[in-house]
Amino acid sequence: MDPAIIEKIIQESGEYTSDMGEIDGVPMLQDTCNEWDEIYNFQAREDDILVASYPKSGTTWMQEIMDLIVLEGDVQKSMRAPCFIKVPFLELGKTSLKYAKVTPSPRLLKVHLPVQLVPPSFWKKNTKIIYVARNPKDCIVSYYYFQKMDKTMPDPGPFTDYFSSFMTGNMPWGNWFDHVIGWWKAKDQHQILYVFYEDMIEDPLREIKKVMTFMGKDLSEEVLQRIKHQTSFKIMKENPVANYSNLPSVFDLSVSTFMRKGKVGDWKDHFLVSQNEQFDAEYKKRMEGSGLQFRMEL
Ligand code: PPS
Repeated sequence: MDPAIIEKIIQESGEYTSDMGEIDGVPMLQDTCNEWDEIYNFQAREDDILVASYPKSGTTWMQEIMDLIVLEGDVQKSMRAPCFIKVPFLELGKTSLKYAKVTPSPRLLKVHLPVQLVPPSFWKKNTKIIYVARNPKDCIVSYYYFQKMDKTMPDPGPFTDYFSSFMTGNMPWGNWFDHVIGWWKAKDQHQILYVFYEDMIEDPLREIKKVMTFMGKDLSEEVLQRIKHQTSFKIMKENPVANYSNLPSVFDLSVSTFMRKGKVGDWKDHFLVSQNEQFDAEYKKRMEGSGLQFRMEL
């Protein structure tokens, strides 16, 4: 892995502004909007595997699992570069996009895009996609702390205001309900494995096996156990490749760590009773008839 590219992506990430823009009615970071033509025209390959998610749903966890599956559990090789280099994030910026283009196959790639904004070449090439979804209450809390510590994102303000923005979808990458339902519907037409964060917490080995089968691999029980261990919260929190400690220009880890709590139900320490009631009513309305269900606690 070329250290100059790693350095360039790190440096460029620190140059982002926290301005917001919009793409087809979806709020996005202005830096993403500026590169949009190039992002949308990204050329996928048949043997790419894309991880997609609404922010703060367990993407990095899945990235590490996918990388270790490709590497057949070789932990040493998995330490070759930070997660945002091993799995280029298409909306991250010019260098990341450029780097994604020249990454040799088989590539692992990441987006947070709602399904309707995915570059069409992914559908044309019938690329395999793993979508990770997390219950919205924990998503809000995780996103709130993330926006507080990410210097390139708008300041989230007080949690009460942030809660209201989440409900209306006035957030980078848009409305959570539209995102999870859009991808849920798309899974019936495309090669999409829909994975829930709560299932990963409940039984990581079971979910890692699902991902392995979807990726067309067959690994031994011993290798799978190693992958489970290496991608546990405790190990990833200390792992510089996964914990984003190498991006000080972007993340102020003194405000909050990237690997913050890693659990289901943290929202209970943040939601007021009235917010919870408001949320449950909106959830019921929005999710009705979708066939999609989230577990807010285990
Ligand atoms: S991002 O910035 O959108 O890509 O963030 P993302 O990786 O999707 O989500 C970050 C949250 O996932 C938690 N996480 C994990 N939980 C359990 N086990 C493992 N191994 C793990 N890895 C990441 C991370 O802690 C963030 O959740 P919170 O609730 O903030 O702790």
